[in-house]
Amino acid sequence: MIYDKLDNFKEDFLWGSASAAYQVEGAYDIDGKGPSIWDKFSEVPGKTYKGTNGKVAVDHYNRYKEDIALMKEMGLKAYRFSISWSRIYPKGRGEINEKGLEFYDNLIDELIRSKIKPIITIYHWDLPQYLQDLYGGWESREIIDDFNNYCITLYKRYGGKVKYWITLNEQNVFMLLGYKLGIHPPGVKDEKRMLKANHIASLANAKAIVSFREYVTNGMVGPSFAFTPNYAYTCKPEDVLARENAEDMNCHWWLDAYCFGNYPAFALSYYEKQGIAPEIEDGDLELLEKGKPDFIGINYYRSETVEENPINGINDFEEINTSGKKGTSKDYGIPGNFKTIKNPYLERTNWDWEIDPTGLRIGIRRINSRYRLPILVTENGLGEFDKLEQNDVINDEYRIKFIKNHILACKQAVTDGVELLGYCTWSFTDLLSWLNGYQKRYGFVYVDRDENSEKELKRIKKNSFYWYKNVIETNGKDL
Ligand code: BGP
Repeated sequence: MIYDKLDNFKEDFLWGSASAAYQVEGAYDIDGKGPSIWDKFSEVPGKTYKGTNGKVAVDHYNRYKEDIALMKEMGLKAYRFSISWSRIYPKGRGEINEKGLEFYDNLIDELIRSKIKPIITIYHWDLPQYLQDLYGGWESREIIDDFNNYCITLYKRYGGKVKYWITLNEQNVFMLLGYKLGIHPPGVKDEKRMLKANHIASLANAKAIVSFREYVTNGMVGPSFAFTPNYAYTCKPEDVLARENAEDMNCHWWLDAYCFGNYPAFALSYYEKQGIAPEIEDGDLELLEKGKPDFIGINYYRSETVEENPINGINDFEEINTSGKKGTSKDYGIPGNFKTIKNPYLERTNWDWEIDPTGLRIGIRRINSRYRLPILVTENGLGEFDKLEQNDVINDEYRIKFIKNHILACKQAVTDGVELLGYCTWSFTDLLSWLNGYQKRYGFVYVDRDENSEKELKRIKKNSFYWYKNVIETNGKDL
């Protein structure tokens, strides 16, 4: 629909920004924190860009007050951050580390004093290494209770102060990259193991939601999903079918489990025929059914275009561009199902991510139509090389353009009738990108460090900082 006039965002719209513990905190072994799988994985040569790791990151652990003061100056309404499981339970279970809890007490209280609503992500990929060693992490059903206990500890401690909670961040990404492509920890390349671990994670997610209802009154909980809506390359029915296949395998596989308590028929039957479907035990579907979310968090960066893939067609895994050298990523496909292809209508970033604000509107609409739940955009942003110019100026007009067009797409989705709780950019300050080091920057605030040196980690406001401040002040009327 093309409108003459768009609806306004509601008055309590959550204008936010997001981060994750491993990517900002640093202090990786301070105050009793135990090691996470990312602490260990990043030590293996060749795994991350120039061997970057989160030992110091952007030192948010020590500088959170300075960072929150900047958020306050901007007028941010919400800050989404994750809790490091191994700060709370150094071994993932057993003894609690009070110091870890205190850090998040302080962070949350500082946010509340600054009139910023905290949004907690319970799990953003940094599994305690101990649990990985003990029973193989997400591949064991033992994790369901350990995760639930960790969640209950957080609900009891912070549930009275924090309304919005995210259970798992991008289960689809940490499963695909960790267990199929083998480029995230634990570095496994086995689809059957991925589907098993993924099923266990879905059960853990559901159980955490069931407990949430018991411990947090007046709260809202949901997962954050990395949502990449698929387009058919042409209107040739075979391409349209390829789109259906991709949507089922890449999106509904997770979202149906969260929201319907079961798996989409096509993808399930495909995995069964391959002999790799997860084993569904008695009681599993009942648990999924009980643990449905209050909203869907979506992390949106790009859309993907697919076409028919013959039975003997592309069978490559995705080759990801982690250098920022445009054109180095490769298409991927599943034989007989779909393969990706460049969308001729869309520009790409230097990391080959297609820039598609309308895709965000389409995605929000698709999720809303299928699941009828409110939506929170939990991540959206542009990773780019930024240039620090003389007099501490960072002129990131490209980022302003990107975010502006995506906010406009949100506004159109709201006008379409969708209930949108808020919009969080990725990210507030620059931070460590899992596989891309420090050169792929996302923040409104530049952090002066790179792969070679931490320098002084000075915070410098980019032009986009002032622009987003005005967007918030005018509740999105002035883009
Ligand atoms: C999402 C993750 C974030 C963040 C973002 C940007 O998938 O939830 O943690 O990293 O993507 O990705 P990248 O750092 O690879 O550019």
